Formats: sequence, structure tokens, C-alpha cells
Amino acid sequence: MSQKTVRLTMAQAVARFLTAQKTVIDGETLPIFGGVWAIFGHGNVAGLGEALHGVKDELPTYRGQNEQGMAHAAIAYAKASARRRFMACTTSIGPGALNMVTAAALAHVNRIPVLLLPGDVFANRLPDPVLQQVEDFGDGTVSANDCFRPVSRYYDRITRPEQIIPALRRAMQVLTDPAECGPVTLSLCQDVQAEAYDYPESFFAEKVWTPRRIMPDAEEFAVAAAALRTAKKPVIIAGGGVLYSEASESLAAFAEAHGIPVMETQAGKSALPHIHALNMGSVGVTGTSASNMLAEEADLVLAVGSRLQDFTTGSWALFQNENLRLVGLNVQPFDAHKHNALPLVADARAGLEALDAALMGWQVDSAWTDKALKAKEDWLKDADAARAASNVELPSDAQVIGAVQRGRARATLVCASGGLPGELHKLWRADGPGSYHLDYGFSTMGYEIAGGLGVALARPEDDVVVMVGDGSYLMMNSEIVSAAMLGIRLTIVLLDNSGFGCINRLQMATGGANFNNLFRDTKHVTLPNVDFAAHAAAMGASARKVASLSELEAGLRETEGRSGVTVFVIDTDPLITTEAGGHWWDVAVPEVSERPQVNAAREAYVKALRAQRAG
Ligand SMILES: Cc1ncc(C[n+]2csc(CCOP(=O)(O)OP(=O)(O)O)c2C)c(N)n1
Ligand SMILES: [Mg+2]
Repeated sequence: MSQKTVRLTMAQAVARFLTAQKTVIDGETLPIFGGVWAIFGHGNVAGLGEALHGVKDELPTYRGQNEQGMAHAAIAYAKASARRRFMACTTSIGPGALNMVTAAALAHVNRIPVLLLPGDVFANRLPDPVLQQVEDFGDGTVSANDCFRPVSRYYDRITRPEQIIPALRRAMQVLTDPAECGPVTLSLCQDVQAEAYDYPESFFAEKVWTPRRIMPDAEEFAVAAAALRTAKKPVIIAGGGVLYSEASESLAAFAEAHGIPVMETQAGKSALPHIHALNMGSVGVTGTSASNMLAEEADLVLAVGSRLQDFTTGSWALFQNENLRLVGLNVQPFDAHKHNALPLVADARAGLEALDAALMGWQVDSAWTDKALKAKEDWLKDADAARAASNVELPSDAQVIGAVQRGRARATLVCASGGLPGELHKLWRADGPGSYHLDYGFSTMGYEIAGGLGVALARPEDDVVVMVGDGSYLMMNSEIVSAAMLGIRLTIVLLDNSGFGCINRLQMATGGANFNNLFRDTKHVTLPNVDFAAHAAAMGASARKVASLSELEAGLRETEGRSGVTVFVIDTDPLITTEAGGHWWDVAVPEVSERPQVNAAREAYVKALRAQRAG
């Protein structure tokens, strides 16, 4: 058979193929790749670098400052695009590649599509060992990039130019699959990037990808619907899958039609607007008192698009009804079957709409719904109190959250780690779907700012506000430079409590001594007194330290709509968190210790374990 071919290097074929992949959003055909993040070096500058230059008008290349940071931005872009569009990231071999492994794991845990293209060593091995090559004494096929295997949904090493044909096809299949999607890593051997091959023209034909909506299986569906119909005290846990499936309206309709209270995971928060009467807010370890009280009593939990991680299930000690049945509505069978759930493998929207139709006319006893509405009212009083400003010298995280929302009414919030996620989960009042963006699957310190950049790229109309602790800021802040140079509108609120506040509190809660978390409890000669505002300003942000909550609120108001990166720094109290709501979390306490506080914590721990459901 004679195929029309074009002679290209492997790297040129990659670049050309990526530009040909499209999707349709709201009737508009768009490139599915929003761009490529790149830090060039040995192993990608000559090959992929040259190729990306050739397509830069159709597929923009952005320069990151740190490979992990740029991959965070790419992941945030995909998450903020409800996984409908995504980005690629390319690195040099060795340190550049490995800097991206943590980000790969973040995408893996959170099920976010991202195409990682680390450079790899020479396939021909003639110049070995090359700069930045690790040498395995016993296995000639190992390179540093093998570290990506356990944190990639699909991993491949390209050692011949024609291998890229099936590899890219498979990559697209994984990236666009709602059940399987996650990081795809194609390790591109340096010499092979530069090698030419006669590629079939058909490989570069435009291809339009649309999201697959998996319909429920009839039998599975009948069992799940019957379970719901007999439930007296059902609740819905809305996970990230609700947002990825763009199922918010169907969820609201379903909850309203049947009177079922809804609670949200970290990934699912903003599935319903906070003011929706049946939205009980966060659930689990960082849950509202309303959600947790209902979850404790529930005889049926319909988990929609949730991984059911320990923060959601209170380490499986949250649900106390002996007759609990769990229905797992999920595109991924792995999740749908968790904890012996009745599986309902389906797209969230398709599943909810089908259930709605099947249960037409059925409603839970209004006493259950009324109980939920009353519980929410009670919770909101506690939440209002926690968020309210006061004249304390050092405000709490909760008070800063209140000030941020008063200063920026329509903000899209980005966060990932520290004490803030718990407080935000309880207290942030989200409006539209996707206006609350957390990495709390991997809770990666350093995701926040780079993530904010990715969200702002994906949703340029949004008022993106990053909230970040001093610890996370110190771990990774350099994508401020990328945001500033790209003219990205981004606001960062930095809460400085002089250390790892949440881990210090966890340490105390498990009987530990104050040790090595807050700066004051560390081995030091001089206590750090970082001028964060000056630091951020030096990277191109407009930054200032504020002395009070009211100054923060006014500052946020004044700068709304301002272009560029704006940073506010505020000192906060490391010891205060919102006491209302919340649930036990399984953190193993030492069985023997010379510290009486540890022994007491252990005793409480052993007692608490009795509430945990096994399997
Ligand atoms: C990369 C990474 N390293 C370590 C941790 C464990 N960890 C979680 S929160 C935290 C402290 C965060 O400090 P900061 O950002 O100042 O927030 P705070 O706890 O003070 O609210 C640490 C060390 C993590 N989540 N991610
Ligand atoms: Mg801190």
C-alpha cells in the first residue's frame, strides 16, 4: 500500500500531531492542547525545541521557571477546563525530568490529564554516559525517567521515530478518557527526537475529540435505583466527577425532586452554589456540622464522582448507620466498587438523569429534608461567627477567608495545602461550578501559585485568587515570574503564621511536643523574618503587607480588575482553627512513648478506632 508521507523528525511529528488535535466547546472548535510548557536543556532543546518553534503560532510555548511549577500550571489548566482541554510539558533529561515527577503524581491522584514529554538518554547509547544520565549497573534499559512509571496512567519510551505513531494515538485516548485519564508520559530519547521518518500524512489529519458519556448498565442501574427507592435517610456526596461531567444542573434537579441533601468533597465543592438550600457544604474531616450529622445517620450514601478518600469518609468512621448502603456512581469501576458499594458505573450527569427519571414521583420523608435544612441554618451561624472580622492582633485563617470574600465577591479560589484547605472547605462560599479549585488529592505544597497561573490561563475572565501559607510560598513561588511576564491577572493572599501551622497542630493533637514546625520551635541561630512582600515584588508582582483584616478587604476591593500579579501578605495566628464541624481523622499515634501526652493521645486514638468500618 502506498501512503502519502511527509519526512519529519520525531519531534516535528509530535509538534504537528499536537496541533491537529481539537475539541468542540459550546459549538466552537478549539485546539485541545492549550499550549506547551517548556524548560529546555540537554535532551529537548535541539529536538523538541526546534519543533515547537515551528508551530509556535498555532501551539504557544510558555517558559516555566521550575518543571514542577510549570506542570502544576498545566494540571490546573486542565482541571479548570473540566478536563476538556489540557497542556503538554517538556523538560530536559535528568533533573529537569525528575522535577516533574511530583506533579505527575498530583495529576495521577486527582485524575487530571496532562501530557508529559521529558527528554531521555540516547537510545543508541553511543555517547553514554551523557550529562545528567543515571547509570544502572545491572539494567541497561533503566533511565531516571522510569520514576514516572508508577505516577503515569500511560508511560512509554520512544526509542524509534515510528513508535511515536501508536504512542501519541494511545496518549490521546488516555488523556480524553473520563475514566482512565491522568498523566501520560512519553519519554523522548534525545537522538530519536532528531531522527527523521516518513510519517503518513494521515497521522496529522485534524481529529476532534468529544467527551464520552458512559451510560449505566441496565442491571447495575436497577439495583442502584431500587436501593435509593427504599432509602429513608439518603445523602449525596458530590465529588470532582460532578464538575468534570458538568452535572451541576442535573445534580440540583435530582436533589430537589427527591429532597436529598447534598454534601461536597474538596474536589466537588462548587458543584452546587453555596446558597442552594440542599447544599450542606463540606463533608468529612473538614465537613460542616450539618453534613456530618446527616452522614452519620444516613442509611444510603450516593457517592457521585468521588474517590472516597479519608478526608471524605472521616477515615471510614463517619457513617454510623448499621444498615448503611453505599452506591458508587462513577465513570471508573475502581472507584464505583470502593468499600463494597453497589456500583453504578456511569457518567455523573447521565447517571443522575437516569436515576431521576427512574425515581420520578418518589421523595424522601420530608422530616429528613427538613432536618437537613435546619442543620444547615445552624451551621451557617457558626460559619458566620468564624468568618467575622474582629480586632484581634493576629487574625485566624477563617477571618482572612471572610475578608477575602468580602473584598472579592466573585473570586475563583485556588489552594492546595496547609491549614487553609480545611478552613476553606468549611467556610468558602462558592458560587459557580469550578469557582473553588483545590488540589486536595495530593495536597501538594507549592501547587497554589503555579496552579493559580494555570486556572487564570484557562479562565481568563475569572478573578483568580490564590490563598497560600508562608510554608507553601517558600517551597515554590517562582511561577510568579511566569505569571508576571505573561501579563496574567492573579491575586495572591499570603497568610504568614511563621511556619507549618497545621502540622504543628496535628503534632500537638497526637501528643507530640512543639517541634520543628513553627520557626520558633526549630533549631536556629536567627529566626527568619521573611519580607514576603518585598520578595514577591522583586519577581514582578505588586505586593504589600497589610496590618489588619480591614486593610486586606479594602486592598482587595481597590485592586479588583487590576492586571498583573497582586500580592497581599497578612500575619495570622498559627493556633486557631474553626472548631465547629469537623470529624476525626485517622493519624496513627505511637503505641509506646515516654511522653504522657502521647500515651493519652494513644488512648483516645484506640477508642476512636472503634468507630471505623472495615472494608
Ligand atoms: C510537598 C509537600 N511537603 C510536605 C507536605 C506536608 N505538609 C502539609 S501542610 C504543611 C505545612 C504548610 O505550611 P503553610 O503553607 O505555612 O501552611 P499552614 O500549615 O501554616 O497553614 C506541610 C509540611 C505537603 N503537603 N506537601
Ligand atoms: Mg504557615
